Amino acid sequence: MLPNLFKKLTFLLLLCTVVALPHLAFSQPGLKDVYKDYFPIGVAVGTRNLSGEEAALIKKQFNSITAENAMKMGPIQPEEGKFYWKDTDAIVSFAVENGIKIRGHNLGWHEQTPKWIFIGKDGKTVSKSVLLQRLKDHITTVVSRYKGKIYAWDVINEAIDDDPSKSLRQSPWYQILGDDFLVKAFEYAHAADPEAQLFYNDYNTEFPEKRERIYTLLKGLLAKGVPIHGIGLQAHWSLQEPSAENLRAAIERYASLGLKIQFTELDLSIYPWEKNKRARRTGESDVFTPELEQQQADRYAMVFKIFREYKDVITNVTFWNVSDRYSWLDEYPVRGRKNYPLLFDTKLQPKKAFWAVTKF
Ligand code: HAH
Repeated sequence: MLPNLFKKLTFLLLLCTVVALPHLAFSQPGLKDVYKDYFPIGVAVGTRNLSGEEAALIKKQFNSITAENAMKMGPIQPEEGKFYWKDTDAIVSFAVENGIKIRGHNLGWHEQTPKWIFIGKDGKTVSKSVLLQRLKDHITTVVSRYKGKIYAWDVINEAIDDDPSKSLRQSPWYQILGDDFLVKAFEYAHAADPEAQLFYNDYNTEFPEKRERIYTLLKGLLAKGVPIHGIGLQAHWSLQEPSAENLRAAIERYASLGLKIQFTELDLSIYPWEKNKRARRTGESDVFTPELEQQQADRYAMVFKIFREYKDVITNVTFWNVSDRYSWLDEYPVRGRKNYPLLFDTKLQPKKAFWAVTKF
């Protein structure tokens, strides 16, 4: 009797294990699998993310990758003609080995630009022709190295001014090159890799006022024959913004130019948007309450529902960082204030927001 019962129990236990395990651990599909008929799902990384449990998470969940910082001009060409490839090569190899697409970010920006680039041999501000040559050398070298591996480039990042009465940002790039900053950057990138899809990338792209300035800029560049194939909407959003209405209007407005749309830097801050850096106020709380987690899940559900509706024009949705263990928003705009903007928590476990975007 006893051995028989023991046998039966052992059998039952075995059966349960065989049935349950795959469901628990293996068959839960990743984001990339849930969205395979929609668009690739990407993530921004540094080399620190490419080993251990974070690497495993990336391989399971994502099929597109962006270097958070490594490919920017400052880190990659800190001195004229001296390129630092170690980190970018590691990220590109990781992606290629794992069948993950790669977005390049970025070739021209007013931040994380090396100091030398604007200074001539005489110590003075460079001439237009010298700066154009430097821009060309940089873009040609970087794009050629990863030709055929990087399928899309953010050629120019954030060139529109924050001041609604202005168009292009009054950066040294613009002061020295004028409109040619954009025109030439896209032309150089296109010449270096004619197959690569070239994007203009910016933030606050859903606010109607900024949206119209971006629309006008891109329309003008397209009319001149500049090789632009898409717009990157960064999507650094919050629990308050954007509204569903503004998000839809933005997608439709940019798509009407015949451009592909990629959401390139998605995160949903638990704090309202602030443009300027500031110190942390005493007593300022950074607790991720159950209410905030629910509100965030609801907003993630809303924006992904809209993304799915527009799958014909949306060709990538990329999260800016892997999990709440580290986000650039822990430092910006308030240094040391913890944020919780992503789909995985500090232990890399799926949050409510993860289920909100995968169950539909
Ligand atoms: C983005 N800027 C950049 O595109 C990305 O390269 C960087 O790693 C993080 C965010 C967003 C931004 C900012 O940095 C400052 C003011 C407004 C928006």
